[in-house]
Amino acid sequence: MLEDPVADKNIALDLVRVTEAAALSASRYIGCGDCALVDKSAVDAMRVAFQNMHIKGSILLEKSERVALPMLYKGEKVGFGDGYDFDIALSPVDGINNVANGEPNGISAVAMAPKGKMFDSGHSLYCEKIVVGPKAASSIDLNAPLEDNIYGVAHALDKDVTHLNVFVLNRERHVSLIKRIHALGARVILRSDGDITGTILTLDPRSEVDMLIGIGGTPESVISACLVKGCGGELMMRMCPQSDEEKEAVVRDGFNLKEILGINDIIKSDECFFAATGISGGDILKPVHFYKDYALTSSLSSRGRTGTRRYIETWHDNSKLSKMQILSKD
Ligand code: VTB
Repeated sequence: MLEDPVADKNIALDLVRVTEAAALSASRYIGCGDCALVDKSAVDAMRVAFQNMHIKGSILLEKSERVALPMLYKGEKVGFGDGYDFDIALSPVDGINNVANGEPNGISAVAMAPKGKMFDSGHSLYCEKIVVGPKAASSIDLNAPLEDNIYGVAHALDKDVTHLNVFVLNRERHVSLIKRIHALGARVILRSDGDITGTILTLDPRSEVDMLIGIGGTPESVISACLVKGCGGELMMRMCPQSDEEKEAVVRDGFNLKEILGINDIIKSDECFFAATGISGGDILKPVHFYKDYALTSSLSSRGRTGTRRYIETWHDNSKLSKMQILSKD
């Protein structure tokens, strides 16, 4: 019998059902061109799937606040209502434009930590971030020049800097960052969306990605942090408002814009869980694939305490899913 009862039950395996449901539902709208429709189908499916989890869940962060799409609301209670108290951060569809435009790298992701142990980033929408895996965990510093971070990570990974692959979102605000990375000789893995996918890639030794840098969504950082916490890597973030309105809101929340948060500030317990399922698929998580009688999903489930990551392929019986209204478009 383990000391902490939360550890007795592998909630990570329950949590993956939530992202599977969202992915199955949203995948029917791949390429529909309508972000709201994609998001709504994922949100609705998640809400229902959470009811089967024996937790007292409370939504802490939702990325859709930034993009004004359907969402699970901050403070909304999810779960069956028994079991442990968890704070939840989620991105029903990370890479919503990708899914709506029929492009790869749209996933559904959820993270959980015991109540009070997950950083509440309030009204912060954007932050600067760096993510690395375990070998380079002590080689990064958000206060240090980019050059030091790039050389530091290359050294920690025992790689020539010209072999280092850095994941960056393809944004106007990153033009100079991309030039500087190239000037050092490193390579840029440019993606249109999907910071969470960038973190999954950074932490998976099978992927070419060695680190992630740039300005991206704050909720996505907190969600990603639950994965990093278990893997032993590092994620550093500093709020970086992209409008006066966001800056005022963040200052009103009482945050110090200069403060750097590391993985142990963002997630303060090992009892954290992360799950993600591919929707339109991508570099590691495959798209939802519909066969005549079955749908196939590709997911990642991780647990902070043990650091175990499971890549899970699940075959879903279409007729049963339809009965449960997960695949009905009505
Ligand atoms: C990132 C990325 C998301 O938003 O956080 C990004 O992970 C940041 O916002 O997939 P902008 O798109 O406004 O730059 C997404 O691309 C979409 O939510």
